[in-house]
Amino acid sequence: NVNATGGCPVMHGSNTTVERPVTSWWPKSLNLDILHQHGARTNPMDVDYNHRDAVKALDYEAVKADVQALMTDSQDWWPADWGHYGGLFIRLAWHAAGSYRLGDGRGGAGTGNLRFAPLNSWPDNASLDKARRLLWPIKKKHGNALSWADLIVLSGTIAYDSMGLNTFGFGFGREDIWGPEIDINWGNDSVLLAPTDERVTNIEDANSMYNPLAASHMGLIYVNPEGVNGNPNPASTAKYVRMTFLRMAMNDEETAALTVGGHTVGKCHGMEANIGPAPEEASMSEAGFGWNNPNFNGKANTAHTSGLEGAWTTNPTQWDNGYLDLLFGYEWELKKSRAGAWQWEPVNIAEEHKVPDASDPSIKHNPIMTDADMAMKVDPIYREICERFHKDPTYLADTFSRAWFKLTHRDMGPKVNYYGPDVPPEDLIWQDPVPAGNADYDAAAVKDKIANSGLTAIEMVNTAWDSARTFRSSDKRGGANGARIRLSPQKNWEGNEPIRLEKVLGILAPIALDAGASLADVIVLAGNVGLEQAIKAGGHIVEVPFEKGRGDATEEQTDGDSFSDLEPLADGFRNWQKEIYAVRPEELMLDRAQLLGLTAAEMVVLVGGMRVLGANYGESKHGVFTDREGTLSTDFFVNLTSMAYSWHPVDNDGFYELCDRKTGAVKWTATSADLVFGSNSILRAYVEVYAQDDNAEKFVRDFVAAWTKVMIADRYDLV
Ligand code: HEB
Repeated sequence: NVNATGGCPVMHGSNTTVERPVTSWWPKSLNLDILHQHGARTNPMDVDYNHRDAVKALDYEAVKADVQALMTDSQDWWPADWGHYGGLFIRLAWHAAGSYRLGDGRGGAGTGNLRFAPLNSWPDNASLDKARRLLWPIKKKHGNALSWADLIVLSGTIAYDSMGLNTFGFGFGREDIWGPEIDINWGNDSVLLAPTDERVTNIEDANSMYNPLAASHMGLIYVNPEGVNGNPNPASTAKYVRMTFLRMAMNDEETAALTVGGHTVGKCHGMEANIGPAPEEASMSEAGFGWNNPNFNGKANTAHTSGLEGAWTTNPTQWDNGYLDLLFGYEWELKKSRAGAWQWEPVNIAEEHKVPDASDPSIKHNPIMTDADMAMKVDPIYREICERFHKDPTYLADTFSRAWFKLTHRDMGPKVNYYGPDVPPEDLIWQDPVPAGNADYDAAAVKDKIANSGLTAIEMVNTAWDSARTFRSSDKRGGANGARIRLSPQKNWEGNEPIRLEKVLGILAPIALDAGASLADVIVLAGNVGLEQAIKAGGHIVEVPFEKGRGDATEEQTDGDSFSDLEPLADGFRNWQKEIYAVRPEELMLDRAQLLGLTAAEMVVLVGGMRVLGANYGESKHGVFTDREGTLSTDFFVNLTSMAYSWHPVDNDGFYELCDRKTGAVKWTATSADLVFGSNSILRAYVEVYAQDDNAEKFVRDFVAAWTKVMIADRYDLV
């Protein structure tokens, strides 16, 4: 009898749905899962699959021809407006790219994340499920080498080409993920589309939005098209447009160009209808689609997306100057769309400026503007730029196509990551260009010089770490390559301990010059020298791997503004935070580890090792659980797990004392970024591995491997 206890033989829910994960009873515990997303176990490709190699073999021209042909190949199940899918694919690419935020480099078009929650079900992404499904036959045909991420961006770019814009270029090479990203904080709002007040401290001040958020509502890519909190007022909307675009590294000129150029084609879609739920909660028979529209009658003009209704220009399938002609040529008044959404419509429009219906060209409609479009006319700065665009369409086209390229390639990292025939030769400042470095020098001789330079091991280790720790796997920026740590603004960042930094660089720079090596290489090499000394002190002989060939970027190659976002405000690896933040130091450490691309075990081995090396900021002694500081040993782990000590909070600021249980004497001090390794059950499990008697040698090996991983994280030129 399978049902001997009388209960239902089948367990209900929880473990197979996300309703209540097993750990949800303790919502404050650290979520280490963010370090373990997108691993080998989620990726269906063969273990030896190399996406770069696959991309190189892709038949680029065939892919482009297929996408081009699709533009006008209208399908009955989702017919194209005016017989051209361009507007839809541009919006698809823009919404894929537009989730990028400069603050932490997360979001963006680089991963194909639009296929998964939450993005696939955000209200702002309505109908993009249809756009992706239209692309599926092309994805199916070209297979692994053509990632969804590439195809999505390509479709928008080719849409512009096919509508008459000379686009700036395109790079293939984005690699898909296979499930939702869980590291991205999209906001703590109570519900989707909650009032903007939930994410700002002052609704009048757009800049008061919590960082790194870059959208005015949970579930939107940027701003509310009807106005701030749905109240039309272009001047207020302008402030939110400016802030949200700035947070993705777009200046006023780029922002205006993108808005004008974006809405030069395509239309808004609205109908009174009882729209069904988003894809993640739609019924199974929807086949992965969401937003079922019961009023959709198979004609394009009955499709529903945003609820606004209408096109911006008279010829919405052509790249032309129609948007600014109409915006400046007419007065605009507030109206409600058929679906009840606020939009602006022209007063007394001439018949020839009206827009043909998307399905029936014999019917003509008013063009429309969203509140964000009106911001281009009402805000004095945007207006001035747009007037120049209006007079000079070539200037608009050039500014737009460059901004579009930046928008859609912003998170791909250095240019070596781009593939295909249309990669623009020009170096662009936002690509953080680094000149090719010399690899033709004697590294062993350089190491000898460094070793005899009088620098201490920890000066070298800390400098190498600080130069590399800016790397973020999110948008593939930062890292040791380029030696930007010697330039402004980095050399003055508090976390880089400018006085020590200047001293160390002053000694390493002549050594680099002498050898013909880049300073970037020599900084990393010096880290290795320091590390090898600490390893030797522990009785092990291990050579730390080194890859030559980094280059030194110049001041001109460095976009100072967009580099300030790379400044570490906390670094758990060096037990430091700039200020006391609302977020606990251990959470900030986890965030940094995720950006560095580390696993939990790698984070543990690095922190434990760096503590006993004495790598703390300002030589603080918190967490230095050893009597032989400077030796790479397992002492941090051994003492953290030892019952010889009891732990006591000193005050409520996250500081602790570790006391000898017998004498009560204070043996060590610690921060929460130390003790979390002994208190959190998962971290403790990893700590035990390195505290064990049998793993002292493994610890050294693993430390060196994790260290090396960080040092070469940005070396896309190596693979
Ligand atoms: Fe946009 C559409 C809003 C920006 C592109 N837009 C649209 C819509 C809306 C909006 C509401 C409608 C949707 C439907 O379908 O219904 N946008 C908006 C806003 C903003 C924007 C608010 C901020 C300012 N856009 C933009 C940009 C771009 C765009 C930047 C690019 C570049 N859009 C677009 C397009 C479209 C739209 C193309 C059309 C789609 C179709 O046609 O389908």
